[in-house]
Amino acid sequence: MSSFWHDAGSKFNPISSIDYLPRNFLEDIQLHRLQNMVKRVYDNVPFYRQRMDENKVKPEHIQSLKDIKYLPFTVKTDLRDTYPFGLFASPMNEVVRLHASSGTTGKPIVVAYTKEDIDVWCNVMVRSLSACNVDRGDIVQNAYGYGLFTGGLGLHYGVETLGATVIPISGGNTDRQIMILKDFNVTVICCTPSYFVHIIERANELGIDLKSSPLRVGIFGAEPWSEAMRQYIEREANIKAFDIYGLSEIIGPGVGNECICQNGLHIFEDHFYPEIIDPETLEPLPDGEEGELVFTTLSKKAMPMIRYRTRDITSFYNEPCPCGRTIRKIRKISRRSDDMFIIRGVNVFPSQIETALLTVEGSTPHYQIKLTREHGLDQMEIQIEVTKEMFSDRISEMEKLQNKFVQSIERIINIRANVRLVEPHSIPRSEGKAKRVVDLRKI
Ligand code: DLL
Repeated sequence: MSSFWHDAGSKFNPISSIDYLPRNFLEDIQLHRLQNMVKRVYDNVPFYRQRMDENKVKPEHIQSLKDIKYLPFTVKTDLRDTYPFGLFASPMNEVVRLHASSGTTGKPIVVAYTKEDIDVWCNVMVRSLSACNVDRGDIVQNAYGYGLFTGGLGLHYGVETLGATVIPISGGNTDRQIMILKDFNVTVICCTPSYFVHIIERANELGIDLKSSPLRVGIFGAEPWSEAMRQYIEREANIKAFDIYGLSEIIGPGVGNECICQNGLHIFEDHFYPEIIDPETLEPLPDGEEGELVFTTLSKKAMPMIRYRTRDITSFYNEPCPCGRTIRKIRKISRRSDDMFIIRGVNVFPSQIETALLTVEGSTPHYQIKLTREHGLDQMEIQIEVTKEMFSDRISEMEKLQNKFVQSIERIINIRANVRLVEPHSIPRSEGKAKRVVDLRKI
């Protein structure tokens, strides 16, 4: 670990100093921000005012951080029900950016940022990058997708604010990624962990030795990945691999990040107040117990979130971190409490697939999604039962139908899936919850 510090020649980044505050200072900041934010949403967002009125809680009832438990929860379907702009707390002429992420059906969920929100995002991204020892002088290849997904632009402006060099290559075109990585002497790569495994495999095929390149850090997130995967990546590419966590509803990447101890993710608690609750009883859990992560944004202006249920399952660390940061740590996210899965960094709900396939004439609501990983790349096969009338002997008819499904699915989730049409009654029926997703990927 010490040679890693020295090799990088890292300096202490002043923006990160807030990560080391005594807890009582931090908690004063949190309470002050929480009170302002609750008043702001109560005054500006009819949805929150109504929910708070139903719960009989007024902004002035929030006298301590513990009082957060009186506030109502927010869930993904609330964003769908207020689509597209119903949760905004700022007028449109203060909103400078919109992003979007998967909703549970055909429509995405929309998130908004004011100029100040973008500054907060840059601030937490600088702290994330500094936590994994990235600094000015680093050349950062940003292979997260640019566009409505928060990964690309989130990392991009963080790297620029830090003063390191960003290469905005976005995702895909692996051979070009490898060429740039080598030719530009890239020292840091940002992408999903599964995509980096694919880059490693392709580089091997091309006879390019990543181990001897200047690449020294990888910042991987947007999907769950295991310790075993970290070890594989670190060994095969001779880099340090760090976990970055975030979600669009809260800000995007940079809600939390590992430090060089690589043992849990620090949450940037001065902006995002974390709780861990029992997903059944919705009661806060004692520290250290595993449950669902919930966030309240403390400084977001355009689209604050109150007690947003992430569906991500984790637990808090109780022990102080040897790195000296006083902000709390969570364990790596291992799974979700709902049926959302992440493929090639894109969030997908089975209900979206269902919406897509039921718009095609001749489909039945019997389908199964099979996920596999080949050469580090996620593959999705969707088996769809079609009606007896549609299950035709004519190959050309079947191909036409298959294409309709592929296109309909692509329109909704932006991913081209392999579709296999199967005979009526060939997908196993279940007596309880239908098993829609068979995930054979080894994460
Ligand atoms: O995935 C933001 C992001 C971009 C994070 C780039 C990190 C790097 P969404 O598309 O809204 O936002 O997806 C959020 O992805 O609730 C988790 O289920 C999952 N997720 C994100 N980061 C991690 C991670 C971005 N490090 C959803 N480990 C979250 C496990 C992750 N799951």
